[in-house]
Amino acid sequence: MLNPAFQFKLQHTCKHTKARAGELDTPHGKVQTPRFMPVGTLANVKTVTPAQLSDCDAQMVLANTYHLHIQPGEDLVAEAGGLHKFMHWSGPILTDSGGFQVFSLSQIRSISDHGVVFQSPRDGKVIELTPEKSIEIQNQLGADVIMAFDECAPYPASYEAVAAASDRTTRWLERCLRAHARSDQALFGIVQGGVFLDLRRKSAQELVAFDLPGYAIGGVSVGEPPELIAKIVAAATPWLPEHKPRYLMGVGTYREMAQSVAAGIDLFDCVIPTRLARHGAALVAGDRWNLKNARFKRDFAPIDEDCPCYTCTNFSRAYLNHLLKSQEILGYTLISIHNITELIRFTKRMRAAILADRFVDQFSEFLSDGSQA
Ligand code: PRF
Ligand code: ZN
Repeated sequence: MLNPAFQFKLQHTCKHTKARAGELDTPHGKVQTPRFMPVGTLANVKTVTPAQLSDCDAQMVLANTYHLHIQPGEDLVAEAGGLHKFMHWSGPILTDSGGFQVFSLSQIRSISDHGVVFQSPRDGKVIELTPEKSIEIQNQLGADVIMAFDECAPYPASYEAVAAASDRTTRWLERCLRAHARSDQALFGIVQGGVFLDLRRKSAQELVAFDLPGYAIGGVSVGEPPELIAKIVAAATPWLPEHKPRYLMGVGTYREMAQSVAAGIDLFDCVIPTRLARHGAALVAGDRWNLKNARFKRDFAPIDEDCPCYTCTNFSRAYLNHLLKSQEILGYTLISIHNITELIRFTKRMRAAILADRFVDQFSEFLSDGSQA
């Protein structure tokens, strides 16, 4: 079933933590891990062109089943020749299944073992997503990695509610696999179980029995205290196979990424870099600067002198301050380019440190509790 073009090679493992450097081969190219993946929900990373994304050294990008089903629809994307061609991104793409987005963005009408019925926020139309439908849509979109349709319980939720959602996620995985009709797409399972480690263990063990090409940890960063993220990830990763890629969904802060890499996570995604940019905030050395602030009005230095991105090599904080004050779209583009580059560089630095046996030395400030990161 699995295409030989899809492979994960472990290149080096840290001697002091579970951090690893690897390489994921997909039909559209390689992803060197650990790696941050920018989010392109509606078949575009907001305000950034594919050429600019390549310049940021993005390798794999995300898109969303939920949003693309609502607009423009998977039939149209298929008619265009698939997602890669439609959005002019020739590198690897991952689509999320819609499981999480239905629960976080929609007015839910009903949820049962069959699937989820919800109202489209676009026009109020009633839509049903089932495991079969999610996979059928993702088969039509044509990403390299597709995700199982899951139920992510909210936080906080009772033990019983989280157990029910994660058991349903396992039952849905079986249906996803039966519906999956393209051998050139790798289907990843999603571990649920909330903050309950015994449920995490059960979920992971049930998923691993399906011998999937990769596994994600879902249901974290949904409102729980940040210190719980590291605890859940550290508990759940040892239950996943060592030689398969591991993806932590929706996490993209420095500290959480470093601690998760130390626990053996390979891939991350998050809307943070582009969302912050649209609020005028730049990521700088673990901090967030609001470039609209008057203190930048006559500041002719780049955002970060050490950053190799297009924005930092050509534009000043003063210029960005001016663009933001005038609400010019270029301001959001330039800050997005910097923020995406910054998070990708952070994961590339972790990868280089792992390969050089320097991970713990170089990232200790993020790995210890109570740091400034
Ligand atoms: N499931 C899916 N996508 C997700 C999540 C999840 O639990 C999360 C939670 N952090 C982000 N994106 N399918
Ligand atoms: Zn920069």
